[in-house]
Amino acid sequence: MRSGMIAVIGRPNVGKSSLVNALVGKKVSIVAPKPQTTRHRIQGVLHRPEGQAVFVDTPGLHRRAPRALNRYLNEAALGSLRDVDLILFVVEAGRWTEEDEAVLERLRAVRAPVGLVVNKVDRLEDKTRLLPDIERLTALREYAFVVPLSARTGNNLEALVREVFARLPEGPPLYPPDQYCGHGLAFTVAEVVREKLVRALAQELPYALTVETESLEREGALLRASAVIWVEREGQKKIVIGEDGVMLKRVGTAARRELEFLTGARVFLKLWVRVKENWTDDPAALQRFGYVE
Ligand SMILES: Nc1nc2c(ncn2[C@@H]2O[C@H](COP(=O)(O)OP(=O)(O)OP(=O)(O)O)[C@@H](O)[C@H]2O)c(=O)[nH]1
Ligand SMILES: [Mg+2]
Repeated sequence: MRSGMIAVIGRPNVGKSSLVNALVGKKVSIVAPKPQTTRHRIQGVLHRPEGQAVFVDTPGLHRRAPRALNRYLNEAALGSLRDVDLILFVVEAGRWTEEDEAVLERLRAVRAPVGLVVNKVDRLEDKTRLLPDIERLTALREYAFVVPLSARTGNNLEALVREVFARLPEGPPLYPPDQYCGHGLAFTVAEVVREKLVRALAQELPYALTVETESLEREGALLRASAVIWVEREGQKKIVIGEDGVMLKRVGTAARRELEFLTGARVFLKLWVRVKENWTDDPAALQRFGYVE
């Protein structure tokens, strides 16, 4: 048996969470078309006859970090680089930015081997651009391997799985055979609600909110959950609730449906919106909401 931990790192929005979900074959980490969707280190487990690969999804490393929350996100990502067996550096096909450059810089000092994953190849209109692109990328640093793939279509994902298992050490499984993520249901409820909010709300607001699961009861095939959506100002609360509560209702319905799909239970979900002024820059509030290293 082989087993080990693999950190998945890269700038925001390159598809790290999509990749981890595709590898695990289940949704363990939320995905949205906006940067800074992932806010914690999230473990997803791939079980195979040859062993167990534990992928650690991380917040996208970003350069502007004006608030304590941003700094926490970067620290959570960088903390994943210690004590892993392998690092996957995820970039987007045909799109190399200063933020990728900054991630590359952070990878100079790491001990673990680094594999390069060139994601979103499905978006390349001109596939002949891929090879020269990869040549440019590998000129910047040596990689244990390079795998172009698409987390969305699953194209070439197996090539990555082979490269990963080839580099994991021999060892006993880290998780029981039926467990595929490192977190519990309360975390899932909060994250699913946050995903729906990020998707429903305009650009800036998602960064000002966090979701806290308040209660969770399972009665047979029924799951009762309530969660609080915390925002920074009264005005934001109004937007999250929407006119006549329409926005909150839409978010609640989408979250409930997904939770029903994920748990197989019938779900009753109650959502509240509360204000905690300036929480994204308040260390005590961050700690309370689970943003602690
Ligand atoms: N076309 C295409 N889109 C992808 C692919 N992988 C991810 N995406 C999209 O890219 C966007 C960002 O995906 P995420 O998985 O949330 O990206 P991330 O790197 O985890 O982002 P952060 O958590 O914010 O750092 C979403 O809209 C995904 O659907 C892919 O292989 N092809
Ligand atoms: Mg993510």
